[in-house]
Amino acid sequence: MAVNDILAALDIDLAQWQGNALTARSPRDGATLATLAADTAQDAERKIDAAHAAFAKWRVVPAPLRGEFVRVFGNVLREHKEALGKLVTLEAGKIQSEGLGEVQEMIDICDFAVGLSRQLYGLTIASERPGHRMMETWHPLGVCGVISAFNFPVAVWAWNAALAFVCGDPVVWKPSEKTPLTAIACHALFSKAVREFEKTHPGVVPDGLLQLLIGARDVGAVLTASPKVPLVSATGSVRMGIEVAHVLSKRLARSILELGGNNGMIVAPSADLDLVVRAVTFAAVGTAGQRCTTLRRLIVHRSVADQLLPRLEKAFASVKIGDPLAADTLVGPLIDRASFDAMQSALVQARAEGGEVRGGERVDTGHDDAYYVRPAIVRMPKQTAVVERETFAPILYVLVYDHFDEALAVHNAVPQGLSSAIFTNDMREAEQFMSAAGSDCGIVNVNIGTSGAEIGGAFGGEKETGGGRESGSDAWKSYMRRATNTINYSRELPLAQGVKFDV
Ligand code: UN1
Repeated sequence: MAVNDILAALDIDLAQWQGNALTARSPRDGATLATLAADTAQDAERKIDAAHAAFAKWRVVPAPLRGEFVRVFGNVLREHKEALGKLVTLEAGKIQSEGLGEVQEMIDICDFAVGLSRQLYGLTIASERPGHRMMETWHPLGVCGVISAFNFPVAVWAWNAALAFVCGDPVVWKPSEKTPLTAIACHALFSKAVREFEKTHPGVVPDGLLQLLIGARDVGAVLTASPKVPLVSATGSVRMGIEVAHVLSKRLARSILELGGNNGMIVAPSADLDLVVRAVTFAAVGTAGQRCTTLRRLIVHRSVADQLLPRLEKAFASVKIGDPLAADTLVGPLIDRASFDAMQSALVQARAEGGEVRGGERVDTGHDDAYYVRPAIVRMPKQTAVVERETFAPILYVLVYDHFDEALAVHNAVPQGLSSAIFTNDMREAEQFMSAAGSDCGIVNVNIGTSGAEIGGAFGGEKETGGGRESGSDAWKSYMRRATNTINYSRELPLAQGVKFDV
């Protein structure tokens, strides 16, 4: 299926987006998919203004009706799952089942948001004063800025957008400049949902509820600096997150930051090694190591290392690498040359730090400007500098441990804190790993890998990962403002804390 067929299946007219500022390319073969115009700073301001104007109308639409609109959007996604999934494969290089999986994640979060639209509950609180009642009300917050990364070009936007919409917030979206086409496709599907909804609910969805900013960092900077944007949810590198956090903190705006991960797994002596081999292979090499939840550090007990490592090395050496559109491929390309170079320099450093590298070489597919690699497995003598850093590529560092406390200490001794896992059948170890004195990450798994979280849980992590939470559980609260209401239904005016103030 060529890109034009996919765009036709998605009903997208690219004309309004075309230009010569930005090239959408496919990491599959390096081919140009489209050349696009970029927004200027003025365009960005205008779009933020339009979203801000939409807020005044959207915030007073009853939340369940906002949910009804998100239901329609979810259904439009269902109808176009195949084509959008293929476009993700073309533009981000993910294998087909992962491209489709991403769209499924969008559909799932829409369903979650529809239910949530009737559950934006506040508490009722006992007042210390007679004839008084206290309660909490959750109100829409305002325009929500979303900055997303190339590796989950559609799902992570949807986590934010579906919640923002039911919470009463318009969205201004700045996607990665590496994946503008998938963002344009989402925008087109959103517009289609608006047209559908109009048929039964005319005039409910205001113009400008979703705005798309196409361009590089400069347009993202307009978004983070705008006083009309009270919340920015940003996914990407730690460097980007720190820049965004600085700008937001200067104007005391809210952030949801979802930055680097350097995710570890402990394999204890009692682990089921068959499960470990499957879990490690998917978590470390799936998506060509380009998930923020990718497994990067394996901390194996000495007693099982000699059994496990040859099996893993065999699995890494045999996974099918190649065209992400081919049905049997498991590992597609890296996103671009810079990513390949970063991987190679990490491997050079790993060797210099005493690592024994297997794999990691470029796999030739006949395309000069496409970067396919054999996933690398690297036995390290200890957790050196290169292991402490996140390299966004399929490199799994392996460390051996003797005592559980030592494994835990090594696990937590990195600056990032997104996802983590333990494979054990020892209940004490499993519980300790999940306890206050265990893994310091936002996601802590037992007997499953680090990646592939479901949308129902809150997603995010600690330390350099940024501390934000998106998606399920009560992550919606970040997209709303809380009002604490105290209501006096008595004929007196008692003061709290017993204060007397008689006039
Ligand atoms: C990311 O890589 O930015 O848990 C998000 C996972 C996916 C989301 C990853 N559901 O791997």
